[in-house]
Amino acid sequence: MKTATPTILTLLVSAATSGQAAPTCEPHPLRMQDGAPVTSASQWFDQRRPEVLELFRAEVYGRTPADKRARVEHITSADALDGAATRKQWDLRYGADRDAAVRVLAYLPKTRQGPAPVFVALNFQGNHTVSPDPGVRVATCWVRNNKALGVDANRATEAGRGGVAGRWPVEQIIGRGYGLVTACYGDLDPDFDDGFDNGVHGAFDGDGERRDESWGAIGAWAWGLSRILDSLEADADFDATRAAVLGHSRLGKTALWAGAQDQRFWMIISNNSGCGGAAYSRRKQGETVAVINKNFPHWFCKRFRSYGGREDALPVDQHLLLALCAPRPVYVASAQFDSWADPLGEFLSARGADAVYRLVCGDGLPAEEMPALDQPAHGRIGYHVRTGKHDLTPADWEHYLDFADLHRDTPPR
Ligand code: GTR
Repeated sequence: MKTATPTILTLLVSAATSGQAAPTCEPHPLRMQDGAPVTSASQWFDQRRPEVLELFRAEVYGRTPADKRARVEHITSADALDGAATRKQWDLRYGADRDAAVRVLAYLPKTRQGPAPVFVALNFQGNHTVSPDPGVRVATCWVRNNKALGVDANRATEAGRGGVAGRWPVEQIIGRGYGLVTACYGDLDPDFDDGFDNGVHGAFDGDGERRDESWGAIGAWAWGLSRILDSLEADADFDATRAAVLGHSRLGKTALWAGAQDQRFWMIISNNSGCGGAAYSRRKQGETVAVINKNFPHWFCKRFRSYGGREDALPVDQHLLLALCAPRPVYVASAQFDSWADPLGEFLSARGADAVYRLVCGDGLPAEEMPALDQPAHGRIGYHVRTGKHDLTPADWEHYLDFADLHRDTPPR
């Protein structure tokens, strides 16, 4: 286990964690809403956990419709990356529309003993941007306009191939014995406020009125991660009991919500996820609940908007989202200059989940104070703050791979 060295940020953290005016992690993770204390693992799993999960559904992310599945089609498999990897691609069709599908890309280490453990992560710009590999299909879904990647009118082109490969160090991942499974989030729900007509919402929500608890885009993206996991369970090349869900930024929020709801995920990794992800909302630093709902009204459920400026009234906060992952390994990563995502607030949530982890598995976050830059703290909860800006880098991946190795033999779920 790695422990962290105290830093200059220590003062800041102590102020935030001990001073009277500074927030402690409320609501108390081990107290039921009616005030009753939670004193055993079984009480956490049978009573408090369901209560917290329900509150996140009703107040923050909205409710995911039950029993909606996707069908696997068009599986292809080939050697790639100079023979170092097997590349698999398949479609996950959902709803009635023939065009509605998630196009999945996977790289597996070519030499492997048995099914490969994997990282499952959505990407922003299309699978073809993840690697220069010419065999990857160019995305056909909505993607954000981006000159450098040759995207105009939200349509991807060949020009984007490998354009975001810096975020996806495939050789590094397969070199450590893991696979990478990815799909573009636009295949699930285009990321703009369209009145919930397109993507998974268009396929499943019908014409009914949107209620306060209807799911938003984060819910739809998280649903897709679970459907990808279904398809891994059906393919013997993958060890679906060792599937780590990972996401950056808004997709880091998504990875946490996917891991909280779907306990099949082995490990949950949030990279620079900020407000509505790992950051503790009651701190009101960087992006706040009011600001995120104004700028991205389609991400959360309608009721979450009512907490803008009234964070103290929230019956949950983001440390409880991390606690929903227990006892599975959960990782929160921040970046030095990512003040919009509030690195200290992300650390405080990881600390705030510690009590639940200690109760249910006797292990938690081995850092009382915010670790020094690039000095990860790895227990059943992991945390690091990386030098640099808001991004997903090979340095982040190196820590995730170490964390995955550390927990390789931690019993799944
Ligand atoms: C920002 C947003 C953040 C974060 C980020 C991203 O504009 O305010 O919550 O999600 O985008 O996803 O890149």
